Amino acid sequence: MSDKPINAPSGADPDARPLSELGWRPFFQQQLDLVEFENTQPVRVVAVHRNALHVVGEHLSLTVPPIAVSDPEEAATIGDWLLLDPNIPRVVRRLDRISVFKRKAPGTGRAVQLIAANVDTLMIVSSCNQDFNIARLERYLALARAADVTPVIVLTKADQSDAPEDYRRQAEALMPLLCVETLDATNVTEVKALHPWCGPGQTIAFVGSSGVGKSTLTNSLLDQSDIATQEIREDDAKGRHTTTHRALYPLPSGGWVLDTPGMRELQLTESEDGVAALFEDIEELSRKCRFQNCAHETEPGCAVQQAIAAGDLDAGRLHRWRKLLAENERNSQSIAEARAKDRALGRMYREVLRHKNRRE
Ligand SMILES: Nc1nc2c(ncn2[C@@H]2O[C@H](COP(=O)(O)OP(=O)(O)OP(=O)(O)O)[C@@H](O)[C@H]2O)c(=O)[nH]1
Ligand SMILES: [Mg+2]
Ligand SMILES: [Zn+2]
Repeated sequence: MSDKPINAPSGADPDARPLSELGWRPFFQQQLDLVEFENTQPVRVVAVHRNALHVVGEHLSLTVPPIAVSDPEEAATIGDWLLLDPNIPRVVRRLDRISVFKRKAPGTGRAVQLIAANVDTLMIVSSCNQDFNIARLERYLALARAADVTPVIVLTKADQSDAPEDYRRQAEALMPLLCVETLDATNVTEVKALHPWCGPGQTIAFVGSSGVGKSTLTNSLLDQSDIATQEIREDDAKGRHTTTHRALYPLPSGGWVLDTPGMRELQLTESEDGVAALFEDIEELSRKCRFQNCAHETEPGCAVQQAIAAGDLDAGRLHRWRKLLAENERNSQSIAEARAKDRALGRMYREVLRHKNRRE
């Protein structure tokens, strides 16, 4: 046990890595024009601090000021690729992302919070104990589908459970072809089961509640114990999270692993496609309902209710689908409103400035 804060990755030297091992792809390369090609260097964000970004490139690892943006969704987040003018050094611009995870910022605010960009595999971590919760797993799966990222479910603490296989079966039933690994996160050999997703240039991210073993998994993949994990939750420390910052670590296998703090609240936003993809069976059934706007309650000719009556669809699943859809719509709407308001405010400021400049 250690309560040491997380720092930049120790172990392997990130500076020595070729671009391809940093996750550089043709998708990013194609975004550079000739001038940028000759005068800038691509770097990847491995940690985001309050007023600085830690970036790593082919022969460099340094801290730079963040890019100034008015829309928080445009800000650089962990995993982003940036073009750096190495002479100043200054970030010239952020490159378009292959994927990005976001959620509604916790609390009553209406902002979006970026979680990570350019992740290849989302490792959804839960434990073979009372943390295991179907609705929560579905929420993460919808998030992964919405971001077009491959989800894998990692069920930890298999060593402390009498029936890890039961948990595995329940998780596997959530989506066709879903990969589920049950393991002891403290066991380096067992954690090798995750290696297929950790090859050179591949980025995986661990997400899940506090205490499920995300940092333990990260340490096992790194074959070290540098990242703080916490054994006992004292009564007064209830809800305190061991990991407080997101950080990207280079793996000996050539990939990257993102350890994240446990999320108390994961509210979906703008993830309608993800929810639809995850609940494809229900979406498919609803197309067979007699009425196009069927609410699947007491309407005659409702294919969804018929499937429930026939035992082909679990009523709980229908309930969870409704809940996620409603939540996503509510959040997407309030965020759209907030954005419109921001735009209107922006227009007003520009107008005032123009007016002022004209008078000067
Ligand atoms: N026996 C056993 N213990 C585990 C396993 N996974 C995690 N633990 C223990 O559970 C505790 C919490 O693990 P962490 O890795 O700190 O959890 P975390 O998900 O990073 O938590 P936050 O950083 O708070 O989000 C630690 O004491 C780990 O040693 C496992 O598979 N088996
Ligand atoms: Mg942690
Ligand atoms: Zn219906």
